[in-house]
Amino acid sequence: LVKVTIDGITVEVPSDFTVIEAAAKAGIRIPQLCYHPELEKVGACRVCIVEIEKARGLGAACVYPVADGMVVHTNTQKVRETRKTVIELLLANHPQDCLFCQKNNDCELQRTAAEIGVREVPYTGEKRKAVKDENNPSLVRDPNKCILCGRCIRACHERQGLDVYSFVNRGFKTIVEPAFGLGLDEVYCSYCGQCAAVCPTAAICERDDTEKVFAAIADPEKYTIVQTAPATRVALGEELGLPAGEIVTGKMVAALRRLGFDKVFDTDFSADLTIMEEGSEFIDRVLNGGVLPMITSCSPGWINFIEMKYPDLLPHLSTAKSPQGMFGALTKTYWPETQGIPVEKIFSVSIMPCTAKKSEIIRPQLQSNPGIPDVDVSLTTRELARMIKNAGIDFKSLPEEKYDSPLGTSTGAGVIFGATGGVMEAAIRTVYSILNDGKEIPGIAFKPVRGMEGIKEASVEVPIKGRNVTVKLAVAHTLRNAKILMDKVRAGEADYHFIEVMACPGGCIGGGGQPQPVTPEIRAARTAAIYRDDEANTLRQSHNNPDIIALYKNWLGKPLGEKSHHYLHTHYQA
Ligand code: HC1
Repeated sequence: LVKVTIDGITVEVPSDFTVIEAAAKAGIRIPQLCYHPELEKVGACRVCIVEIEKARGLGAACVYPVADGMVVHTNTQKVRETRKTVIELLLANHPQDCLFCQKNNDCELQRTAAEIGVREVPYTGEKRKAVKDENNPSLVRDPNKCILCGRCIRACHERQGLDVYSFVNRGFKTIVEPAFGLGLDEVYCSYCGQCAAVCPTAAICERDDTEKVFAAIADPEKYTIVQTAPATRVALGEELGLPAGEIVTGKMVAALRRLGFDKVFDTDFSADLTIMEEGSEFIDRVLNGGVLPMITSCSPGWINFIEMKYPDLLPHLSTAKSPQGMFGALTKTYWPETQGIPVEKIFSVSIMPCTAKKSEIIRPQLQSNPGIPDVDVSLTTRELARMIKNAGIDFKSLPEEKYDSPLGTSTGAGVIFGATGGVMEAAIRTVYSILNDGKEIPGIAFKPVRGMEGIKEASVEVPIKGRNVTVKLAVAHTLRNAKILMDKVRAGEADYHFIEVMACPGGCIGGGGQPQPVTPEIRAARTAAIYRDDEANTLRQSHNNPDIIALYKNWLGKPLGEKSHHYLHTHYQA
């Protein structure tokens, strides 16, 4: 430990801290733009400059290492004036269209400019004129709003190992873009949205599809159905004035009704359905010599990634559609059929913590009726929050309402899909019971697959063909960690039976479409809420969901049966 004095406050911090981290410990927030606590520190933007006694010039606090006895001043006249100049220069090359910008009131540049007290931009001159990249279903890149902080480059590299972006050109012509100026649809982009999740401005945002949904709701010819993903309920509140980790399921349902949806259903229901299909598929592969390890297939960023980077491993993927996909199929088959509604009238919307879900819904192989998408629009949690604000709904004062029935009933196994390890845990709860003549796994919870470790390994004893077999499991979150596991599988060095992969850090709770910012503390609060929600549920195993049992009895038949095969399973393409 070393002692550092910042603005008169002395703190003891580890010797590998930088000044910005020491200041945080002293309760002093230094303005910052390129700095992100979870990414490599680069000192690019210089907004965090401070005065350090006995040092030459000003230092960027995010990269300046602490030293014993160091004395730092974060708020001198010189520091304030320099910071202001830095922001004024950034704004001089910025569109300044804040009033109409998607990130208005949610932009770190705007906030920092306000905090620092910028009142005018004294510099005029040429501005960057770059073409917007909008040719993909998930993300919109506007390089004109880029402040060259490089967070997207680092997030894509450090979290996902994909390296979609880099700095190109020099000086005023510097820009962040994919190689050769290609669009995101032309490079190895998974559409996970982790770049958007860390972008301080609107340089990278989710495609805003809210107007399409408002229009469908307003159309009397449309019958609108909405499904809400597991991880949305523990994060939506953050955008609407509630703390991270508050479970807002009931208020979210109420808000969706007030927005005008005809039916408000739950993706957790189809997460339970996924477990029935995927769990049965796993048992079938184990008993009948199918391809192992079997790998989960619900995270669309992961599916995009494996199709691009490991096409030879596609036979390992479960053929089960994601819960979004299964739900979409039900909204365009079971629901219109049983309700007597023409399928053309149904407008199916999903609320997802994910930008890649927007790319999933346009996969032609997910259409139950040729030419008709099963899900018409997939919105992120952030877009739903925008719709709620736009409609003038006072979210905090909404009552807690229940989902519509029967596609709104779910178990704790469905909700834990939202956290890394959750799909595996939910599957184990059911696989164990099926192979044990209905005896439930002791304690229900299967905790070895929980937690933020990048790759988790676990095993569970289950009876297979009359003898106890150790089933080996692995769980990875982020594509960088998935890559490590896939290299092992490809090399024949992975003796797992079952692998779960989620593209985003922490699983869907840390999805690219979730409210910003996302810190380790916020991720932890959302994850804790997911497990609280599971424990509060009287039903915690997918196979015990009464509406799933009824759906099989009355319509689907049996898991892996003909109808399931047709509507609930899919294929992949390299
Ligand atoms: Fe997810 Fe899933 S858990 S992929 O993380 O399997 O997005 O929340 O909806 O489909 O259920 C996301 C979350 C989500 C699917 C489910």
